[in-house]
Amino acid sequence: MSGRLLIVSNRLPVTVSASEKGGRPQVRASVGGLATGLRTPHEQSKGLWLGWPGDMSTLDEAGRDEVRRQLESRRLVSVELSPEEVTAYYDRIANSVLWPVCHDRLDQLPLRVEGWDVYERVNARFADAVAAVWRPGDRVWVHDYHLLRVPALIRERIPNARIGFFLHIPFPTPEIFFALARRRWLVTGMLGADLIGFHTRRHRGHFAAAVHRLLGADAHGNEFDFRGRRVRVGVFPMGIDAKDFAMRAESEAVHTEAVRLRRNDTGPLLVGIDRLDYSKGIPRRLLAVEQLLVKHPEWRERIRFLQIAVPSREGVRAYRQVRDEVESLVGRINGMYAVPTWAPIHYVHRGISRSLLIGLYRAADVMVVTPVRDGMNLVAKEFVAARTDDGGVLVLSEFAGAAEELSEALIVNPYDVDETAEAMHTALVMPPNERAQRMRALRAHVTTHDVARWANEFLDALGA
Ligand code: ADQ
Repeated sequence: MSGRLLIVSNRLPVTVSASEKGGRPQVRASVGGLATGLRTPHEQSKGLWLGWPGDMSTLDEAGRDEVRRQLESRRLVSVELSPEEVTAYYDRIANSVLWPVCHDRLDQLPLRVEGWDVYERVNARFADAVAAVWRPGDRVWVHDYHLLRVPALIRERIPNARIGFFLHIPFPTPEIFFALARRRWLVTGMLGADLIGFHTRRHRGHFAAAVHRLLGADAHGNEFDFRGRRVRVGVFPMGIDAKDFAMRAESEAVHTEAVRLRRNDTGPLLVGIDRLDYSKGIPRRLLAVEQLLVKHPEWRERIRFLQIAVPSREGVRAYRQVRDEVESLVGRINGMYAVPTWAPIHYVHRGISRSLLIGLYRAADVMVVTPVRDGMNLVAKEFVAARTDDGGVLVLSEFAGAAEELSEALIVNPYDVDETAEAMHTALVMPPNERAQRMRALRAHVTTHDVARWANEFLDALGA
């Protein structure tokens, strides 16, 4: 396809680290889903990627210049933000207001919301950065809730630009979204795009209803007429690099990890892997493990539930609270059921290496993915892609976007602790042939609907 692709996301797909003893700072590629998925279109179109490189305040001017040079050689454009801007735009608005509202958690809203002016200013900075590099024929693809105003702000600067926007998190029901004082302004920001993408039909439906009620605009099919322009809304469920996960899953390093994880262990292993976020449903998942031990005491001293919780957004109070809650539940449940030679819950609050991550996917008898709300959830898909041995059972929340696609998983309501516990039991006793049959069907879907397909479908629709 002709024209460059200009990708705009809060973070650039790299990690910048200051080197010790005043040497050159390091710029390394990140391994996240977005970084992987957009790498190919970014390279093929010879386009640019615009975003925040992370905190550079520990670098001196020479170090910062060095980083800019390294970014430039990867065709990355940095939008630098001051620590005050990051606090207001990222911590306060994006992560303490937009994130909870989009995950149905009005109870997590601060009593008084401040920082919209900084959010607008930072979004305008991203739009300015796009306007500075844009050339006729370029396509712009803006990502996620940090940048809801950017499509309209680019449109003000470049009226005929072709702009796509993708929301990676849920768009909540209008009743919840309307709690935001700036609801009309936010939706108008998104409508600056020509194409707006969501993971699921449900999120798209909520958005269409919100637009109708706020602006009186009606969707004709999947299009709005808005201020003399046509805005399309579409469903594009994001996938993963399934081939890469499958390949790594069969590597020697992962095999060693998986064997090590199972050593000294005769009983079944259940695994949960999440960022430590209140949307991921970890406390109720722990209660479900407890309920499993109560209702099915035959599993006592046999099963092991391993929860990896990656530290996340620790500057936000709600995240410190959920951490305390999880740690106290782990302590209480282990205190109650452990014996000197066995404990039901293994809790790790730390990031882990990729080979251990995939080793865990391979070693798990049951993968428990039970968010109370999640845009998509890539962990569920990564687990499936890694199970080229047709083993393992996926227990999946109906409130993860992934549930719209992964119907052969055991689908549960994560608010129903008893049902989740029963699903864990069903997974543990599932006959091997049923397990393999379900896993093959899941893997066929995840493999064919991978992240490259997601990016291509969105970009084809944007180009159409
Ligand atoms: P997240 O909320 O971060 O993403 P998710 O989709 O599960 O959630 O992606 C997490 C990623 O982090 C996965 O690729 C996983 O491998 C990695 N990861 C998790 N735990 C890890 C650990 N301990 N060590 C190393 N890596 C770990 C947001 C939305 C989701 C949506 C994605 C993509 O909240 O709903 O699916 O964006 O659109």
